[in-house]
Amino acid sequence: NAYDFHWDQYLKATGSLSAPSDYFRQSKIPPANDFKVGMKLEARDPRNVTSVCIATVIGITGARLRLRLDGSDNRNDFWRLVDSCDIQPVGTCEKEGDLLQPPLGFQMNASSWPMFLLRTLSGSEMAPAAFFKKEPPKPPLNNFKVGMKLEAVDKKNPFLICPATIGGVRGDEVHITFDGWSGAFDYWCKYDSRDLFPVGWCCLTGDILQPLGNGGKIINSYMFLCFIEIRSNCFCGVMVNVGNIGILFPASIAGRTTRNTAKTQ
Ligand code: MLY
Repeated sequence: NAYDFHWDQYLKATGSLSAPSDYFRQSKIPPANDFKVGMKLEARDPRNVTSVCIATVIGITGARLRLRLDGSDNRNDFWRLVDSCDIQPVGTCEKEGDLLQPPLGFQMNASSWPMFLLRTLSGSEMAPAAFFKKEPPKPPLNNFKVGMKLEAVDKKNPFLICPATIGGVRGDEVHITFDGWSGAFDYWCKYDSRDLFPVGWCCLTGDILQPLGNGGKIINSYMFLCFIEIRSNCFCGVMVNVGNIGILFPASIAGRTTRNTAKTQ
């Protein structure tokens, strides 16, 4: 399909650079994901980071796990890399002399927690310690530059990893913008966030890289169909890149009449 997204074509068509992989807090070779749906582990409660809870693997996506805290509801699932320091084998807490906590919003009476825990763990499959990988170290400096391309988690839809661009750099923070989407999904985060990945990450891990937002589609390696919103009118055209210079042709000339607006929801 001519509209499939390919980084190499897209980088060429937009005349942009990808951020080098050593700028990221990710291992060069993505960690293997050996987990299976249903396995139990210990996870830091994302809504209450001082407590460690029991979680179940609900899904597998690339090098990430979709997790649900036992005793919690199904509306607060979260995603973690298999080399995240937020997850550990069942028994780690006890070994360190800590107690497993009920998740925030535990659905039962707090007094029933010890019994609940016992029932949850008995007969369940624990993820083996070897499945948990060591978190890579922080790169020493924030080297990101405005305009560099990457793959980033959409924090409003954290199951999605999308083509993104560095929109700003401020100290140890970077501004993440999503290609083809209006600013509604942008966010600032630390340069060493585990939600940022080098170009090609999804391809290596088998995670699904989202297509560009409505704003852009590749036609071929040199042409980049783009939609620009001028005030409330939507202008549709074809961007042809010659070196670093982009020339925008109106859709009528380009032979396309599609009207489009950037999605925001
Ligand atoms: N609910 C939205 C999802 C938007 C995702 C935007 N990300 C990829 C930046 C929709 O269905 O359009």
